[in-house]
Amino acid sequence: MIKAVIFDLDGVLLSTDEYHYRAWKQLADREDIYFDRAINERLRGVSRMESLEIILERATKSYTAAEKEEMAGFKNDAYRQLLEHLTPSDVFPGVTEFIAGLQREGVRPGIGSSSKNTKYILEKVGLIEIFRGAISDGTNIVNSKPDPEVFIKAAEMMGIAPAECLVVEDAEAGVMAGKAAGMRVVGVGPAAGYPLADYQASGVAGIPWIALAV
Ligand code: B16
Ligand code: MG
Repeated sequence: MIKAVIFDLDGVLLSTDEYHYRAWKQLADREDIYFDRAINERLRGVSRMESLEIILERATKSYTAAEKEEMAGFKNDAYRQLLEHLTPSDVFPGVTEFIAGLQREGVRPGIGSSSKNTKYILEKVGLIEIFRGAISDGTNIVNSKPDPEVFIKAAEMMGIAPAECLVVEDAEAGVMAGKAAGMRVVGVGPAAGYPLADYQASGVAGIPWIALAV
């Protein structure tokens, strides 16, 4: 039986990917580096510095470590400005009802996100209390997805064995991380087609209950 469901954040509970795109685009334009939405898709679930390295593949000059730090900071400032406008209505339809259903069944909801902005986002959209004590994110990990660390830490916070956890992910790196953690994984959105995922759903509201029952 599944005792905990660990949700990825961006692309699973809400769509901050558009804001990531706009913020990276501001940086790319400033640096005169080609960047488009197809490249942005490769940043799904990938940490901030690794995302920057992907963007810099199109750069025509090389950058020092200090310059890269500045660029990541510039992007994050732009991203945080966009996040200021988030409200509870940005949470995908059916998410809060799905989580309430889990809690009625005694299943614990947790978070496993690469983002260092996770707690700020959860506060803005009114979900921070539901996940309190079970938020594993970019601030408490050394290795990012596809390494399983973020999900292992979430399970540890809840005191639940990995085999009793179900991960919900929209990114290939996240699906790989969930499987490497020894957990079952539901692929949603772009990850719905990944063969490595145990279950597929268009979004959280469509997760089949069978995924929780085995
Ligand atoms: P930050 P997730 C990931 O969140 C995003 O999908 C990815 O695009 C982003 O680069 C990463 O968080 C780091 O975010 O810059 O806020 O620390 O999908 O793992 O919830
Ligand atoms: Mg994601």
